Amino acid sequence: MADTAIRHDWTRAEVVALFALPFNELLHRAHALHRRYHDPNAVQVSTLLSIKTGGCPEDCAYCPQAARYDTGVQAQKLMSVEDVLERAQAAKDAGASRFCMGAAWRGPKDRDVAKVAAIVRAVKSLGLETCATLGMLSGPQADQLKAAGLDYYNHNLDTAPEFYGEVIHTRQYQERLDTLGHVRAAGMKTCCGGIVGMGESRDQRAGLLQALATLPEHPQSVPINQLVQVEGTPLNGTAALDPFEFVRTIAVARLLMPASMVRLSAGRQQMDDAVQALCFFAGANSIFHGEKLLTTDNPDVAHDRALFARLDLHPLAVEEAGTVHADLMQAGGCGHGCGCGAAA
Ligand code: SAM
Ligand code: DTB
Ligand code: SF4
Repeated sequence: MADTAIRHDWTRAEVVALFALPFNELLHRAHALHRRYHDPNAVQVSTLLSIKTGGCPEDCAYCPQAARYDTGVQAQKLMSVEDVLERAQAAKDAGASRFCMGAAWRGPKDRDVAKVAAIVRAVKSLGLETCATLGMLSGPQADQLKAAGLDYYNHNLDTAPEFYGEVIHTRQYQERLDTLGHVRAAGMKTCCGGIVGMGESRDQRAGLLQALATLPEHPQSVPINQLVQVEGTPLNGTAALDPFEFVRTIAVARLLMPASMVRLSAGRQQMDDAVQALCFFAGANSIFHGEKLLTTDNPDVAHDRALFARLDLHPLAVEEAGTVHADLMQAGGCGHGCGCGAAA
């Protein structure tokens, strides 16, 4: 029987031991725990929009938006409220419940925060849940975004503390922890995860998950990204991670943070459907839906719709918004009494 308690005191050795379990044993334990906290057939769906693209001063070795790498990403300034609203309305019309906005900043200037706050207010007025990822925030900036109606803030730890310095040199791990502290203190929910497949060891993958699971609060959303390799970035050409190791990472995240939404995040376009199915079994219960992530490709809408139907998955309705992702719905009822209309 899996231990069902929510813990914040995981040791690195315990996390490494979970990774080392026989694959079937690990998946069995993760799935059993997943079912205690979540509907195993429901997947939360978010829509992502890059509201300010490229030209970033940071040096994150994975990122196509860093100005210093020649990746072909065209820098674009912050979108207007009207343009974002149009995209948010289209997402809502397609049935979206959460709208996530990303900006390629080290951190916003105060005048940027005022502009994003206006965007958040407008998106929120459509009845959508809001999420933003803008880089580092001060306490007052977090308060301002919360006051504008921002529900979630995405800020990733990205990797284990001891591998971090090989990937990013322009900001410290502690600064990430500080931003997360400001977000929590402002009363927003945190979306915080990382990237695997950057050449880190299994021990370092365990270190990332341990760092996430020992935060003062488990992040409500935990995005697990598989590195999307982009030409021109220093990490392009990194040896690909064994897909089963990716599945293990999802399973261990589920075991460490049982109540959180674990998001099978970037990298789905490069992943077999069968591997995605294993991830959903192992405890992933959230995805980004739509043809683009921020600058790279995501599976197309028809492909995801077919995948949901083949796996009998249905999009999770958000209680407050009461909407589900229409793109992913099938005619008829799913039989779960959730009113989602997905295939039975
Ligand atoms: N600039 C802000 C920041 O870094 O916090 C917000 C946007 S940034 C693009 C958000 C997250 O996207 C990063 O923390 C990283 O985890 C993820 N990301 C960026 N490029 C990626 C890639 N090539 N593959 C996988 N994940 C990536
Ligand atoms: C997260 O953890 N993954 C998303 C979201 N948070 C903002 C971003 C993935 C970006 C992948 C590379 C790109 O499309 O530029
Ligand atoms: Fe800039 Fe964020 Fe990309 Fe780092 S991950 S280079 S901070 S946009």
